[in-house]
Amino acid sequence: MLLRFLDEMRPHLTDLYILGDLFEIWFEYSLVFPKDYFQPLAAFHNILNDGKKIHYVLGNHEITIGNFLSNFGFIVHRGPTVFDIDGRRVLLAHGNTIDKRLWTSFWENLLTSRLNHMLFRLLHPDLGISLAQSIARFSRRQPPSKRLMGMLENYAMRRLNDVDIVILAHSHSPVFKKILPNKYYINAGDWVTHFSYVTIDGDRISLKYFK
Ligand SMILES: [Mn+2]
Repeated sequence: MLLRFLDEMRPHLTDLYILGDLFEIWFEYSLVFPKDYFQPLAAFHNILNDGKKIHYVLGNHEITIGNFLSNFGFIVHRGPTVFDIDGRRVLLAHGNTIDKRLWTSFWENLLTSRLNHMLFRLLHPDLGISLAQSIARFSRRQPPSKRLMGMLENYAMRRLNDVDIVILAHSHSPVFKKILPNKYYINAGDWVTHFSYVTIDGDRISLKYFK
């Protein structure tokens, strides 16, 4: 569906923003990457070849980042970033740094530890990738968390003092809230069950669902 979506959007878009957790897991080896990632990367390559920009705001499934993604042509942002989009100040973030639940903080610490990265790198990629993917699959089967949605919304409300639009992800739950005539909190949802995305086209700001 993502391939079909990118293909259909390609003639219409100017800049594309990815809000993290694009791949089930991104662990950068020095020489290899998973076969499954080839087709989506090829679709993004076509968009880059059209001369369009793709911004990639990292999430918590991007475990280690080398130079592959930026050499590929993505503009990589390591944390929440404010963009000027059609004259509006738009804050884009994945949302994992706002997630203060105990369980996710535990995983966050485990997955950002340099020692663990070193040990993980010793595994054969076939083994390492399938291990990482089964953990990721487990985490995405968790039901949507109201508590997380609350944390994300509170953060957005605070940030709306200095920006016009806050767009987050991470909770897998699409949200579209017009707070004031020119202030929005949006959660882009996910591409696991909702296939949702956000468009900003001049004055039209929308949360849409790909069928
Ligand atoms: Mn996430």
